[in-house]
Amino acid sequence: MSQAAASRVQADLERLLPLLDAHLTAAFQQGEARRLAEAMRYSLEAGGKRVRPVLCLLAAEAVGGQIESALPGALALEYIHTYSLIHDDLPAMDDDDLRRGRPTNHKVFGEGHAILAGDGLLTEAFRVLADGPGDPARRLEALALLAEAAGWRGMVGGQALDLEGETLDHYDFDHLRLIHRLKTGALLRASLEMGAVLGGAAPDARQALRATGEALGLAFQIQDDILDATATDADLGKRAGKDAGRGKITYPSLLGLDGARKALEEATETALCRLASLPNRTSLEAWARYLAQRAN
Ligand code: GRG
Repeated sequence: MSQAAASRVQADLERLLPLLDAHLTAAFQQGEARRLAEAMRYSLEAGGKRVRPVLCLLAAEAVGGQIESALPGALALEYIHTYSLIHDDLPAMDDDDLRRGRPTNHKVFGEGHAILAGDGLLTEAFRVLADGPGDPARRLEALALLAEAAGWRGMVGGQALDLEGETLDHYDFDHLRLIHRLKTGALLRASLEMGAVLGGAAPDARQALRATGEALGLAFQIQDDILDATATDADLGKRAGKDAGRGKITYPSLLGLDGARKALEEATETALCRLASLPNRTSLEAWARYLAQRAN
């Protein structure tokens, strides 16, 4: 990554993370169910990279929109993402002890509260987007995109196929791509498209950002597979080598590490090409390069 791109990512983080952090836990400071609120805050404050909300805000800026109008979408995306990680770590799913460098939610709060913390975050995502601020018609459209991407036609469906895949005899590259597209790609694509919608994008700019999100989602997952095969628990803040340990099919297991890195480069180049028509694309270009090289 060039020095200019690295500086741009750094500058975006410095201006956007404080804004996100100030709003993300605000909804959970009051209310009757104190332990549940604590469980939700525990995972929200555990130091996630905030990739999805940042992409949403940058997409809104890329089409000339205001950060404030995309903020409800950005918060909603991080709530959904955090819920998915809490549920993914449960004994009935991946049964993990470590996430974002800390004990997983169910290890600290118990399984019942971890399930409910996920449920609470999932539903809070739709509340925050329904409540505004910003143009109601745009928020309604963003709500529909989020529901599609997070639900059974998207992330939840991908997770189900992934669970079923553990017992399939025949599991080929097309099936792997389908699972990645639904489980990881759908929410990343929605991050960019929701930012476009909330920022008031014209149809062609919205389409360009949707296509960018599609390619970035694939690149993100390939890098996730590469990191799982090459990084340590300490680097990732979660258990590394999980996929290989379970004999799961991944990009490195199918294509080798070099092949996986080439596929990552191609997906990143595709994302950059899709951005080419947008006038304010410098940040998103820098983020596409950064995500391909991220170390955790
Ligand atoms: C349980 C409904 C349900 C869905 C779970 C997304 C998911 C589906 C499971 C997570 C498993 C996983 C490791 C997926 C690969 C890509 C991914 C989502 C990685 C984690 O996202 P990051 O790197 O995490 O953005 P941080 O912690 O930085 O927010």
